[in-house]
Amino acid sequence: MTTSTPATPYTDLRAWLNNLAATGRMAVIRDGAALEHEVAAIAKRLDGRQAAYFKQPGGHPMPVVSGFMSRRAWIAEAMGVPESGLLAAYRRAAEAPLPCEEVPAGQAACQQVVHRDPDVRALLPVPTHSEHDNGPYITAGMVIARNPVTGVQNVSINRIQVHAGDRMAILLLPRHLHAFYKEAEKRGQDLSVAIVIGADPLTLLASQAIMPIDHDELEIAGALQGRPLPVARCMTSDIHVPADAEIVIEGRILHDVREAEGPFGEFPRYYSAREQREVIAVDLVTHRRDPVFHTIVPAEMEHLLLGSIPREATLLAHLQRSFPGVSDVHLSIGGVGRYHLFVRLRKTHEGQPKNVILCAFGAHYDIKQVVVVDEDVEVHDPRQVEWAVATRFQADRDLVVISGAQGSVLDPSTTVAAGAGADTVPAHLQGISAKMGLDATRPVSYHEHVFTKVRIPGEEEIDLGSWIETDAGVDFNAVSDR
Ligand SMILES: Cc1cc2nc3c(=O)[nH]c(=O)nc-3n(C[C@H](O)[C@H](O)[C@H](O)COP(=O)(O)O)c2cc1C
Ligand SMILES: [Mn+2]
Repeated sequence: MTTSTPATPYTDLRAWLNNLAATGRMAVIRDGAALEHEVAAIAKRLDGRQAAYFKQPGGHPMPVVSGFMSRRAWIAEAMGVPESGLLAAYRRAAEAPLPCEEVPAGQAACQQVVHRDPDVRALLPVPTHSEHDNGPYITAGMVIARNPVTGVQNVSINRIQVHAGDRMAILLLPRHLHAFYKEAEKRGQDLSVAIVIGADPLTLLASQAIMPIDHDELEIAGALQGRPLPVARCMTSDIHVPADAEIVIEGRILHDVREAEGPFGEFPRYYSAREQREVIAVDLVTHRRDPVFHTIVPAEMEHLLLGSIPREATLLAHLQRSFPGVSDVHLSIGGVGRYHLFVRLRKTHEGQPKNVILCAFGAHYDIKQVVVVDEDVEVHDPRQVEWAVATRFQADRDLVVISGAQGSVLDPSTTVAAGAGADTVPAHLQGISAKMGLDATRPVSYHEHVFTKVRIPGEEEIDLGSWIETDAGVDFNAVSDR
């Protein structure tokens, strides 16, 4: 496993996959793994250790790759920065987007092969992931659309159920793509979309940026890559897609049409219910010669990190605007990379952590629990955070509870989801959630030694190699006989 950090970001999926393969981080899976459950099961078992490459999954001629973004250190390496600089580098890119550069017609790799009138189910090796999933799902599809009002593009990843050769259903949570679709539907129009599968690592990461509407996330991809992202114009719409993507599905989200979608195993490790959802009609598929299909195993590290790192960068910037003493944040993996936020603060005033807690709840509705710790606690280590709660927190004094706020509709403990079936509850009543904040900081001033963390002088500096005798054996019988 490599620990060196390249100075330049990876701009290309295949170069990144080659890098993983060359450093023992890519497991090549022998033929025979079925698309139904087996591909996901193998990729899940390798999660966070090795990416998985299936040459002919289910006998399909198109290979599948999964898990190439499944460690924080790998993502930093793809960005060309040290892990400690990950959030700052992401934030710099999000604040300085680079306009894309259109490649001349006919030159985009993603359009080397064109399928008119395609059968998606036959053409693409789409896996079925979890036990109760309603069939095959595209889980790593970046959906690109234009705002019907302003024409500005948007990028998000949305789960897509493939239930016929030319028909798919999509989950649109209430963000930008949903807003575009509602506007198109109001006008009696379909919304053109492009679904990009097999994007490079940094474009995938850019798709998860938390930006105001009318900021094209492809421009953040360019900033992350350090060059304008080369894009190609779609063949059936004016949408621009990353020119080097492996596969592009062109289609339309149909106005006034809903079809059953789900159940589907989601990131909180529970299923979302079968409901009537928006429908995509497929018009055309283009791909590279010999394309690679990317699948993300739901709720595993690739899924959690892709969402959590851009969120952390945004949350850190948001908190630092009001609290310069905030030095780091982490969305814990146990909190599914979305719900539990740890904040490191150099506290200057009593009460300040409670202000930080309130500020964090305002930053994203998914956040359900905030723990604020002091500077001597590493927020990326859940054991240290628990230690701070165990030794610096008193529930009657340091706990903030807010009831009846907006939370995540995918959290099954929210009041509505736990009661009636989700499909019988109107969307605006779903996901009502309590918020909990824990101030696990010590007092600003305290009597000497009361809150001083125990350390042994010199422990960090000891060079164990120089102290341990490598060749010396010990006979403990001989020792005890003496
Ligand atoms: C693997 C993965 C799957 C996702 N699936 C969905 C989904 O099905 N529906 C959805 O609305 N958001 C989904 N998201 C979250 C959105 O892609 C993400 O919030 C995005 O930043 C939204 O973009 P927007 O702010 O431009 O609307 C998913 C994210 C990831 C990483
Ligand atoms: Mn957006």
